[in-house]
Formats: sequence, structure tokens, C-alpha cells
Amino acid sequence: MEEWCKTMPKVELHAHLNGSIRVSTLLELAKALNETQKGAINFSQMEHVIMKYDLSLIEVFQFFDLIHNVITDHNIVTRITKEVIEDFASDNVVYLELRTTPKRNDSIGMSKRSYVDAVIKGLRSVSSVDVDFIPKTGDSKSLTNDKCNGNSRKRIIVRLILSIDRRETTEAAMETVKLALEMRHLGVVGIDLSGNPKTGEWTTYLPALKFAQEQGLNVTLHCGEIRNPKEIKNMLEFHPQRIGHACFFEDEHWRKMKSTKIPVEICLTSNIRTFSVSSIEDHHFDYLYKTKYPLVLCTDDTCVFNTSLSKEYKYAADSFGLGRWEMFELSRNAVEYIFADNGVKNYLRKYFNSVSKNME
Ligand code: 6MZ
Repeated sequence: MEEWCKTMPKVELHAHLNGSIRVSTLLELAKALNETQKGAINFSQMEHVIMKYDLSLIEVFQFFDLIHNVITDHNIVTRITKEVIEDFASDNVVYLELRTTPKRNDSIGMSKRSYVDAVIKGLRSVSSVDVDFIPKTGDSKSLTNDKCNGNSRKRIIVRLILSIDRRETTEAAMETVKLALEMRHLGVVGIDLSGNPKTGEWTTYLPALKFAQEQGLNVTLHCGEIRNPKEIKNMLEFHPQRIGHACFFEDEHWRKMKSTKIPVEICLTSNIRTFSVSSIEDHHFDYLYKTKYPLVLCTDDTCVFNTSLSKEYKYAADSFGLGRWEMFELSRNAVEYIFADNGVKNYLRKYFNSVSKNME
């Protein structure tokens, strides 16, 4: 079944760049840093955390700090991006929205802008598959040169979402939104609010998030990853274009969701391994799926949770009794919730239609 899930075309809408770093690359970079700068990294802590199965949210965020410590220059950002794209493409992800937090680090001459430039350089440097990340003007006709039309080269469409970390200031968040607006022609399609949900107040970012929406950027929020009914209520009233997780929703929140139909990015393994949902049988995927609520299966952080999008589909199939056709339909429906323009949406609809006969 996992092999079949791998061959099925998939859409990934919730993947954090640094959380999806290749494990081998992470270890290689950590080792090298350990040798050149003794004490710069706690190597044994990193090995321990990589091997650990269940991780509390606190440990997950310590893990991110360890990963961020090995990103010591722009070239590493470029390399990681290139590899992450290759990995998603080899898992047959045909459309990927990759999110990352633009980072400023004066000690290495990195600005938020130069960080995102390094990410884009990574997109450009992939050679094993065709990476389509520059939005085209016009309609889906410009997107027809692909595998299903006779070209044997594999292709992945990639768009970027810039994340705001809950540790940042209002000003830093606004800088990220302005950067996203400046980089729309390079495939930036939205803004995400993420980071440790126990940190800060989301209202710190409200001016930046409102500005993003006013300027036509899509917004997705990590919402309900921990119990915080007031924050969930206020976030839903803000009406983001999508939300991630939705683990600690109460009846009142689901009622609101039913009327707004905000699509939910579901990350099964992440939610189970961080104890945000107590068991897979209790996961809200079941309820949402049965009520035909707009949802999309995603990985969150393939490195941290040792997963892939194929594995997430297999997990759903095994846990909730989905057959091949149901999985294909789930994957195809995700196209409706992407942030890219209608040209891309139409192209993907046609693409999924063209392969549907092989998927039963
Ligand atoms: C909240 C998360 C997350 O941005 O450096 N991130 N935020 N909840 C999660 N669920 C487990 N997983 C990842 O990628 C890593 C960053 O993404 C956010 C965190 O801010 C983390 O530092 P980038 O590429």
C-alpha cells in the first residue's frame, strides 16, 4: 500500500522547510560544525532527539533550534531547499507549498531577504526534476508541457509561504509580509503563523496578518495545536484562508467552521507524536472526512516526524479504512485549497483527471 501511495500524485500544503531537512544532511552538517567549532552544537542531544519516537512539543521546538544552529550560511539554505524539493518530487508530490521563516542573522550577513533569495536559488538549482515556481501570466495553457502531455521529465510545481514565528515582534512580522509582497513574482503566495504555540500572543501579528490579507496574500494559521479556546475563536473570526492542525477544537469552534468552511491542513503523524491528539482513533480527521469537510493531508516536518506524504496517506488508509479511490479523491480534492492562481488550479485539475483511470 505504501508503494501505491507513493505512485499516486499528491499535493502538499503544510511542509516547513527546515523541519523537512534530510536526516543525513542534518547529521553531516552537525558533525562538520562540531569539528570546526567545538561546543557550537550539542551533537549527542541531536542524535538522541533524531532517534526518539515520541516528542513533546517542547522537545520538537528544541529540535528546531538544533536544526537552525547548523544553518550557518546561505549555501546551506540553498542546499537544504534543493534536497527538500528533490525528496518531495521523488515521493510524487506534484504541487508543493513550502513554508519557511525568513531569518535575519547579522553575524553571518543574512537578512530576511537574502535568506529567501537563498531558498529561491535552491529551487533554481534542482536539476533532477523540472521545478516550476515562477507564476505565469495567462492561463493554464502555459502549464501544459508536462509528463501527461508526452514529456518524460518529471515536474513539480512549487510555491512559497513565508512564516512568521511566534517569537518575533510586530515589526519583524510586518517585514516578512512586505517581503512576501515584493516576492510574489517569484512564487510567494502566502503567509503562515507558526512557532511554539505556547509562546507569545497571536494578536502581536494581527496588524501584519490583516495587512497581508488586504494586499491579497493568502493567510494560513497554526490554530488549536494546544488547548486555547479564546485564541482559536479569535483566529477563526479573523477568517484565514486555511488553518493548520485544529486539534483542540471544541463544539463552538466546529460550528463556526461549518459555516465558514475554512480548509484544514491535517498532519496525522505530527499530531500523534507530539500528543496533540491522544490516539489515531480519536483524530478529528475521521469526523472531518466523514462529513466531507475541506481538508488536506500534509507532513508538517518530514525530518522531525520521520514521515513522507505517502506515509501520511497510508496512515490514513490503515486507520480510517480508506481504499485506493478514496485516497486518490482526497489527494485530488486538495487542489481546490491551494494558494496558487487559477491557471495552476486548472492545470492540476486536468492532470488529476488524466491520471484518474489508473488509480482505481
Ligand atoms: C508550529 C512549527 C511546527 O520555518 O525554519 N514549525 N510551528 N507547530 C509545528 N508543529 C510541530 N513545525 C514547524 O521551519 C521550522 C520552523 O517551522 C515552525 C517552527 O517555527 C520551526 O522553527 P523553518 O523553515
